[in-house]
Amino acid sequence: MSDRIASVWGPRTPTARDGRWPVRVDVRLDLGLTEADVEHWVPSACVLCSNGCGADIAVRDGRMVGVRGRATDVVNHGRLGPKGLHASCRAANSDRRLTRPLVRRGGELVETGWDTAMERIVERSRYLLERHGPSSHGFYGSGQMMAEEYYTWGVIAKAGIGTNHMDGNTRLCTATAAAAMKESFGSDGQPGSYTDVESCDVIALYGHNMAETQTVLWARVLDRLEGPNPPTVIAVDPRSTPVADAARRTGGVHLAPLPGTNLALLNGMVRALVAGGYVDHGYLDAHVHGYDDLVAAVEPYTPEETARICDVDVADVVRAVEVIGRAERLLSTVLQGFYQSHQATASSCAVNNIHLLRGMLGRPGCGVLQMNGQPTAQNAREAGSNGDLPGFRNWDNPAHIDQLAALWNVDRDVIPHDGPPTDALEIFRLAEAGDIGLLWIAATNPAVSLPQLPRIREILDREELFVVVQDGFLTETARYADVVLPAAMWGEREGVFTNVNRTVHHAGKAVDPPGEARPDLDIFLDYARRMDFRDRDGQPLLGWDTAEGAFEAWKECSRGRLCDYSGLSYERLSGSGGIPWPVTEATPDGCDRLYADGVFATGADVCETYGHDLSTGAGLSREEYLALGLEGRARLRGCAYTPAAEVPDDEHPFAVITGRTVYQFHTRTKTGGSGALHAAAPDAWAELSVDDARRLGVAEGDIVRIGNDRGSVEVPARVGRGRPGVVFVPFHYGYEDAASSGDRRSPGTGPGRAANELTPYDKDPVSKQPLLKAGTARVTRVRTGDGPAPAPTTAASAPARRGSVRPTRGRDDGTTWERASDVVPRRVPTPEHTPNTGPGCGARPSAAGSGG
Ligand SMILES: Nc1nc2c(c(=O)[nH]1)N[C@H]1C(S)=C(S)[C@@H](COP(=O)(O)OP(=O)(O)OC[C@H]3O[C@@H](n4cnc5c(=O)[nH]c(N)nc54)[C@H](O)[C@@H]3O)O[C@H]1N2
Ligand SMILES: Nc1nc2c(c(=O)[nH]1)N[C@H]1C(S)=C(S)[C@@H](COP(=O)(O)OP(=O)(O)OC[C@H]3O[C@@H](n4cnc5c(=O)[nH]c(N)nc54)[C@H](O)[C@@H]3O)O[C@H]1N2
Ligand code: SF4
Ligand SMILES: [Mo]
Repeated sequence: MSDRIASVWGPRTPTARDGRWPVRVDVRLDLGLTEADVEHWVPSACVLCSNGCGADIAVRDGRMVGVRGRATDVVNHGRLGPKGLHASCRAANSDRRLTRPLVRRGGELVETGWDTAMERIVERSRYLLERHGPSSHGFYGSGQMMAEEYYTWGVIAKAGIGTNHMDGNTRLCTATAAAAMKESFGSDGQPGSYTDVESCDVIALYGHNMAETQTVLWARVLDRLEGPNPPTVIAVDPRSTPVADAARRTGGVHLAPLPGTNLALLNGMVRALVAGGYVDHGYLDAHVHGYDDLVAAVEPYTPEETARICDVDVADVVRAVEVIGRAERLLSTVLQGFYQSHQATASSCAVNNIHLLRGMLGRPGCGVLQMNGQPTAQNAREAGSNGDLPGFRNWDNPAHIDQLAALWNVDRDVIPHDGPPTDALEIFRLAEAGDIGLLWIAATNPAVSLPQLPRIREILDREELFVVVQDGFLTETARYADVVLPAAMWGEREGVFTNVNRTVHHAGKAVDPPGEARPDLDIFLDYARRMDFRDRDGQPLLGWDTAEGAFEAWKECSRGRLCDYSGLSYERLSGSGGIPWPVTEATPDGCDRLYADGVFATGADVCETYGHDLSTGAGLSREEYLALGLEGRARLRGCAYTPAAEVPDDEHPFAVITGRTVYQFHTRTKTGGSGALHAAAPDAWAELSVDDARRLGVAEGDIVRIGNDRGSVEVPARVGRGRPGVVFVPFHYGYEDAASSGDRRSPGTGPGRAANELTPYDKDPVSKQPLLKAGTARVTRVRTGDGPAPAPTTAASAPARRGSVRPTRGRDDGTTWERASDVVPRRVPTPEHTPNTGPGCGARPSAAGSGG
């Protein structure tokens, strides 16, 4: 038995360089049960982050009673982290789930039947379509549904309604990952692989607190750090995270730049790599475009100038560059500290620049992981229910629109392609302006997760705006809805999804959804039937009525594109150890990494975008793109650093950054119902550096007010380990606990606790990702608190003074144990990734040709 709240990453299973990561099977069953009590196990994968760990669901008496990591899975080799173990079954078993549709009657949300709820939506849809056309409709989705659902919803919006106003919360999450890969490599699609963890000798994490946000991947890294020939770690984060601790421990470097200065730092690193002679000119000449322009762009960023802008030590910059320059095999990861910060796309491309300059892509240990966050964000981007077209197609390429029109058998003009799909902040702005009259929100909680919440609440509250919310819980957002549709959640329906490194899993149905709740797919199909969407021949637009049927349709749409699923099937996927796309006749077992041959997806007929000016966001025309003469070469992308829109000043002296803790997932509907997770991180806090706390007279646990012109929060202070001038606020805590019976606050009646009361309504010019780690504020002490802040002590939010706060420990809400790791491997072979990285695993015409 083991406490996986206290021991976040579990016991070590050391791995040597180029060794195989051992199996360790993590299990959690409800209190009092053993594996002998389990009636059957349903193969699935965890949906509590982008890692997508293979997991089997324990079922007994029609209930989900536990979860076990799948030993044969290539992603996790049997492991699960605290969220996977403790939260997986919580939503299904919660007594706060929505079980019937709700409609607004006399100002109140009241229960009703499906017919009434759906007809209300259809009536409003028809009315708006007649009077105002397709652009009256906005669809705002998620990175947490299934591939089948995204594809179906995308076809409805794009070919049924014909609106360009469709996006997902993936815009808040991984829009920059996609944008950076498009700008550098021509298309979305992760070049690297998790197996690079085993082979690398340097691992650099940029704005990525992997230890808390992909705990199983971090366990994989920790196992390398504990084995022979450990890699050196570089951490770039203003906070002292466990990743930063590992950097110090391995003789690497922790760079803690001022928030918003990532690009200056990266430009400085690129300049020093060039100056130090660390460039692989052979690789550049053969496979890469734009060297001279990049060298010119980074010229101003001497180590001294870089250190000045970022407020870091010159010696640390120099040392980080030496470590990266001397690496034989470099693995880099990038996440929200870059994606949600100033100059997001340019900074993330700069990490790609380092790999291209060093020729470190497409071979073992040499990968860049432009990370995802949500479990199924990848599918939203691939299947096109966000601001992308299905199959990584380019909205600006008429041939790609024709392919979709042929596939769906509709007139090409039905599919909106006058401009890029509308981004989330713009969709809400159009709703604010009255241009969008129906906003359908599925599997996301924007009343907590979008920036500038006072403004978001006003938009959702508008009389003229008809809001549909499709969720498992009565969230902060659902309280503003005109119609609430109760959705099935994980384990209550089947579907396919894909993790960060392209690995595809089938998630099975273990139990029935509660009450009248329905799978998202069924809701979309029902709407399409009632709206009577037809194709060119008068046949129903959607030719499927099951999840497997939707998957088959999506497979056809992906055929011939980089994200080719055509060689997959439910049968092959179910219970498998995960298969990474592209999966075709040529690569039936998938591909461990892309671009081994150095041919990138930049061909004008293949690419997902013609590219943008990284500083202004202005798009290139096809002619301008063709004039670059890329012909399959990757692009080095230079861009000058400019100071952020808001920088600390006398009135607002603190940079505000926001993010996560290991024990909660987003707005907590999935984790809040777990007693163990809730107890570990029950309420919001703010982290101040020791120096700032002293200056403000703030002691541990004192209530502080953090405010700016947009809003304020009042929360207890953790005197933490971050850098001066920065205050960190977790974004998990809205004004109520939808999934547990905890405390409820009303918006606008007092100071809030949600980080997004403070964040600006601002976005990156290229990816249009909101700058959720930006903005400034003042911090004032309000009063003495009731004890230490409710911040966990096990990771980045640990107090500066170790031992000053009672350590975070598990609470007995079920058993958690690791099955003895030395027993399992004898029975189960260590999973092996497909070694395939040859032809068909990249952007050659055979794999990424005309498509459609
Ligand atoms: N436990 C847990 N795990 C999760 C999730 C969760 O909610 N809880 N959510 C999942 C999702 S959807 C996502 S997107 C990922 C996110 O995973 P991460 O990106 O790792 O998580 P964050 O805490 O949002 O941000 C990471 C770090 O960015 C740093 N940062 C802030 N501003 C800057 C800056 O200007 N520059 C630099 N270099 N760093 C900065 C913060 O200090 C923080 O430590 O996590 C996934 N996993
Ligand atoms: N300040 C700040 N803000 C942030 C971030 C940050 O770091 N700082 N991070 C951003 C990021 S990266 C992300 S990903 C977002 C996340 O923000 P949200 O998407 O708003 O957060 P969740 O709590 O995951 O909301 C998902 C909702 O979907 C419901 N749900 C879960 N599964 C299903 C399903 O299968 N079907 C249906 N219909 N509903 C389901 C859940 O009950 C929940 O209400 O927040 C963003 N906002
Ligand atoms: S690392 Fe992510 S996918 Fe794996 S168990 Fe933890 S939350 Fe689930
Ligand atoms: Mo995310």
